[in-house]
Amino acid sequence: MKFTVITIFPEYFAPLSLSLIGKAIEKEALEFETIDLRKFAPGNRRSVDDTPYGGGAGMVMSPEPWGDAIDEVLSKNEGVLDLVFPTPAGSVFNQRTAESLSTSNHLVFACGRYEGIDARVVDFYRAHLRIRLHEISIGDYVINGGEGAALVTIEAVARLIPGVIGNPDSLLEESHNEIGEVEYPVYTKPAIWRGLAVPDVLLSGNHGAIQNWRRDAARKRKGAQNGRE
Ligand code: 6GU
Repeated sequence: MKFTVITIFPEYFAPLSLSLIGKAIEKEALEFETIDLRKFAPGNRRSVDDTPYGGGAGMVMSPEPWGDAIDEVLSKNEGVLDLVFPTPAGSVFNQRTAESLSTSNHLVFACGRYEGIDARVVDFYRAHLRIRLHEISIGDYVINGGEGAALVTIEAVARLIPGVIGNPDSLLEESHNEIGEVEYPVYTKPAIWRGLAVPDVLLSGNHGAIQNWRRDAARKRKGAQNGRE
C-alpha cells in the first residue's frame, strides 16, 4: 500500500517515521511520500489561498495548485487510487472506514487549511475515472487543517496492512469483538498494586470464564461511557 499526502506542511508527517509504521516503511511493507502543495503555487509569494467569493471570514485554497498537484499524482501512478479530502463536513471516520480504505493500493490525502479548498476541486475529481473520492471527518469538532486528520486516518489504516503490526493476533482479537474494538480493561504484573488487586478470574487460567468476564467488562465500560449506567 502506498500513501501520498499533499500538504503545505510536509513536516507534519515526521511522526510516521517512528514506531511500527516507521518500521513498515523501512522494510517496504508501506510506501509513504509527501508532496508540497507550494511547489504548484504561482509567483514569488507561492500563495495557495485567496479571499472567498460572496465574502465572509478567512481564506479559501485556490483550485489551480490542487488540480496541478493531483494531476501530477495521477500521471506518476497508474490505475485507480483513493483520494481522501479530510474535512469537518465529511462522513465520520470509523473502524469500518479504516477497513474499507485498507483494501486500496494507493491512498492520496489532500490536506486543506484555512476555510477549506475551492469546492470545484472535489466536484472535478469525483467525476474522474481513476479516482474513488472520499470526504472524511474524524469527529464532531474542528481542527485547523486536514493534516491531523490525515495522520489519524493513516495510522488507523496502516495498522491493518499485513506486516505492519508485530503481533497480527491483536488484529484478529479486535475483529472478533462485536464492536470492532478492544474495550475490556487490561492488567499486568504486579497482581496487587497500591492495594488494588487484578480480578481473580484473570489469574484462574479458565479461558472460557476469562472470555465471558472480558465481554461483560467491555459492555459495562461502554455503557458507563454512554451514560447508561
Ligand atoms: Cl478532517 N478537518 C478539520 N479541519 N477539522 C476536522 C476534521 C477534519 N475532522 C473533524 N474536525
